[in-house]
Amino acid sequence: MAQFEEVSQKSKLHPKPEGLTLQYGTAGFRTNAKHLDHIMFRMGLLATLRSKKTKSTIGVMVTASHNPEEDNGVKLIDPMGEMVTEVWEGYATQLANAEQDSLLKALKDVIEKEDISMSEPASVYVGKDTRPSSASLSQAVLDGVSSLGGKTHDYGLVTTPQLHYMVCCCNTNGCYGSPTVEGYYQKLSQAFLQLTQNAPNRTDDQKKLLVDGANGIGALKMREMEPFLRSELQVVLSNDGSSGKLNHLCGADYVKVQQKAPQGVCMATGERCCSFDGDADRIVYYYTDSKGRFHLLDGDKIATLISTYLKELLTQAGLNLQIAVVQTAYANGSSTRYLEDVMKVTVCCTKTGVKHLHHAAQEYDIGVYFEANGHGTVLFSKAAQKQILELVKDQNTNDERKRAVKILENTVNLINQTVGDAISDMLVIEAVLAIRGMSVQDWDAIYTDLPNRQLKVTVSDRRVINTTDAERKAVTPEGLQEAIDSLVKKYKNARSFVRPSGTEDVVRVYAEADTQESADNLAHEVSLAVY
Ligand code: 16G
Ligand code: ZN
Repeated sequence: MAQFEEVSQKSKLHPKPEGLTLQYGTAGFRTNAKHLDHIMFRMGLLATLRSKKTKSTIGVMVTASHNPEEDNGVKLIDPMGEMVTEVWEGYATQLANAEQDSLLKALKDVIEKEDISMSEPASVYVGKDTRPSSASLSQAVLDGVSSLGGKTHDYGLVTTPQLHYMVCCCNTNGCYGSPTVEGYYQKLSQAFLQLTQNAPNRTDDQKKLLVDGANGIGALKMREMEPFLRSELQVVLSNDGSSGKLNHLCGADYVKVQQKAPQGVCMATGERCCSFDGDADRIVYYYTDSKGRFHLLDGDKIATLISTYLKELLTQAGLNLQIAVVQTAYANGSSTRYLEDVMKVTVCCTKTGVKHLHHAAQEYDIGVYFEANGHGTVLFSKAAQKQILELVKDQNTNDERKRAVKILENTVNLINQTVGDAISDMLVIEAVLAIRGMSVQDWDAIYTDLPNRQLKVTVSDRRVINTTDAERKAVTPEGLQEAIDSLVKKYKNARSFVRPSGTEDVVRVYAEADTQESADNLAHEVSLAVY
């Protein structure tokens, strides 16, 4: 068929190494960059089909987030800026693994199954992170799209959440904002500047924030955005990519996993710091106290801060909207207890992976979701946004309600609802701290984390472990859960679970207890039970 002639020709320039199989996992495709050229071309093809099917613009982001610099990866973005559906993840895997001579057949299979009309136009937005391999790999995506006659817009270097934002802006005809990097800076900075007007008289020290850019795209974009913030936030940027290696001894993942400050950040006692990850969709905060102890404020602390703030505003505004916090099994038990018992907020737990949290958060008027690793955002239902907007316009509200609802409106505008966004989350946190007059220490003191430990165990086949109850209980192999239960009983305030990793060939073990020693021992004992 003439229609596929170009695909056939161009695919030869992006040949698949025979026998190589890869899977579209929770974070898309991700592996050493040298194995990915054919994957990128094929994801260009798939995005074009997805665009024809949905009659919308689709995004393709070339990044491997917090992985080492040698790796790369690719993720597809659906019309509203969400992750692509599970069925299409399956197509992605099929297309990726078709040997060279059966690529067209695999492509036609998708077209048939989805009943795609090939005469529909297609539009694909492409973005990439700062890895050395990203330039040629994103070119392979563009080749894939154009070989099927799709239109492309190459955004070049952008953060993952910026590309999600562009896709959403485009498909909502500008209602979400203007689909340019400048439009993104303008939308967020205007909301941020309005919010900080509620916190006059802040000192320069209060406005100062140390940012670890992980030597990645987030650093670059933070520099671009700084002038828009008109010194209301005074960013001291480290690991800006000028000399260090991406994610090496720095970045949100390093800080969260190692529970220590990144290299390259010169932090004084008590100073507020944060780290982005390699594609700037995750953020964690931290500081060191006068005894030199490191304090991490992870996704759980962020969710608590933001949900407490939103709940207070809803009360002040007199709005009856249901707010819920979505967590995973990794959420620290103290955070769950605080939210449920003290804040009286609904908490729900889902499986690990952003799409599960995002999906669950959509069930509420306001769904705050964060993974402990710092990936998260807030979703406002259409009805909730409408109520907020109507109240903003209502002439009959008193001053306190008016102020609260105006703050809510600006908060909605500051949040990137399409996906977790380090820059947007950072600005929300900074605004909340400013408005509530809180220091990072005050924030940290809201509750005390239970000591915890995570371990990895390598087993011959991690798939023998199956879990239920949002990964908190093992159903197979037989006897494992009973063994964990009896180990947990030995410790105070203890909890532990195991789950097969979705991104590495390991089983992950999590344990928490009243002391670090107990958490360490419990994690160790549970990991022995896994063998
Ligand atoms: C992926 C997920 C992340 C999750 C992590 C768990 C997305 C975009 N990313 O990176 O949310 O925390 O996997 O990895 O969904 P694991 O299964 O190896 O523990
Ligand atoms: Zn990331």
